[in-house]
Amino acid sequence: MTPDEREILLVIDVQVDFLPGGALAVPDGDAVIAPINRLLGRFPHAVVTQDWHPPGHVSFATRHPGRAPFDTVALDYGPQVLWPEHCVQGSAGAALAPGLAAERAELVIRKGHHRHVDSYSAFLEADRRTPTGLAGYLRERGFTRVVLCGLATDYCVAWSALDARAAGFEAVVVEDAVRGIDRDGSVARAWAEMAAAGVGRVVSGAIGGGSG
Ligand code: VGL
Ligand code: ZN
Repeated sequence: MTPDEREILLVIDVQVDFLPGGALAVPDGDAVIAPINRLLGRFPHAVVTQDWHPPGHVSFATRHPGRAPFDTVALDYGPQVLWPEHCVQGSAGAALAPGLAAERAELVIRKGHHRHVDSYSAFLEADRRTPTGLAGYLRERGFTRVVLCGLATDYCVAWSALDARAAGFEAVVVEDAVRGIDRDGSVARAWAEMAAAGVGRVVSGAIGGGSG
């Protein structure tokens, strides 16, 4: 498998708050940085996403009196898991991980910026109606295949991969360049849903080309 002009690396939410010690730390989350940096050296094209919430975002447990992080509440658009406050716009925790070699990324897409709607997916917000604009950007540039890596496997990576398929792109997840939050079997469930939707799975060592 060699990166070519029709495929683009999609680096999901590799941000300080999702690393060990962060506000919503993904176990072993910092382990994705080295393989992702190798991928960034090999792919001619890359897009990076940032979870980017305003203060008081609807996904924050602090917005729901009597509720705790990881509870699920019913919002007008459906069930919403509540999280510790994380990735607040402009905060140190919202920054890309130091050491992530993202300077060649051609687009940084920020999501979850509507106060009343979450967005795990890089394509479509949690109301399942509001696009982020990424599908149009990729289509306009002629990309047909996205290769996904980053955090977290069971939330933003899986939702992005599923929505990439739904938008008509081929999608492949680099399994050693993702880590999950993994509550109640959510990582296994995410892999099963992705497989059922035709999302491929690859190891980073099988991706050739470039200078790496
Ligand atoms: C994410 C939970 C809340 C993620 C973002 O990047 O997977 N998870 N916000
Ligand atoms: Zn978030």
